[in-house]
Amino acid sequence: MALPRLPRLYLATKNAGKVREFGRLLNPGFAVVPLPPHVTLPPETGSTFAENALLKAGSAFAAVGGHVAVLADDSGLEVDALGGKPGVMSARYAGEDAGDRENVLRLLAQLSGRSDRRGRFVCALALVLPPDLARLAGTGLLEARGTFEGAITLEPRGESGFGYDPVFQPTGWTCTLAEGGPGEKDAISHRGEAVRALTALLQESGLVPDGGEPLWGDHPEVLQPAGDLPSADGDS
Ligand code: ITT
Repeated sequence: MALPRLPRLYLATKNAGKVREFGRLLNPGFAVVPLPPHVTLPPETGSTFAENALLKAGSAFAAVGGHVAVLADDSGLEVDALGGKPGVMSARYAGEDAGDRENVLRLLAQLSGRSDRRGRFVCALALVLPPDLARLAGTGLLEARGTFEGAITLEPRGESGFGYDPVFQPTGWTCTLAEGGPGEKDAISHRGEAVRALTALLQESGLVPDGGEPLWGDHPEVLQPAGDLPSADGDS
């Protein structure tokens, strides 16, 4: 029997740190195809990560013509002592145009003097499917979620990763995510867990062969090695 094809998958994000992680997490089975530069993402007006992921995926799906699958990630940090903040505001915690450094500094200031520094990263994924794939899968939308428990350090440590990685120490670790290697993060991160859950859904829906790679059809032009992707430096 011929296997169904998932010929192309756009990643609806402007965050180069996420692009790099998806490049690793979806490799080698999937090609990460960044959005065309003219496509903008909508304001994140949802009150949950899942709502915002769907907003981004749906908007980008329409913008690229509605014929290719689009994956969006909405993610952030929930800190217990701050009642779950910054949450869906993680990218804008220190203001609309804030960068990673400003957001991290605001987080540290808000936690100043607090001994309970526990928190978690959350990642919500929304994959919108074009009509032909939606028919095969029996749904036009696949959603997945992952979480990653840890604590906020007293000061930033390490250079790798992006966002809040320099102040996030995973449970059981003695270093921050920015001090650890990317492979170590991917194996247990919120994004890694969500991607593995989404892959399982794709397998259940028949769009990815069990235990194998999706078939990419006749679109070798979309295959991009992760090394060609932009750097995350300075991105939020
Ligand atoms: P897009 O909407 O274009 O995808 P964004 O940066 O605005 O990019 P979000 O709205 O999902 O993305 O905000 C997520 C923020 O949470 C992000 O800016 C980081 O600061 C933080 N974040 C999420 N995942 C993270 C991770 O794995 N490591 C460090 N920080 C992370």
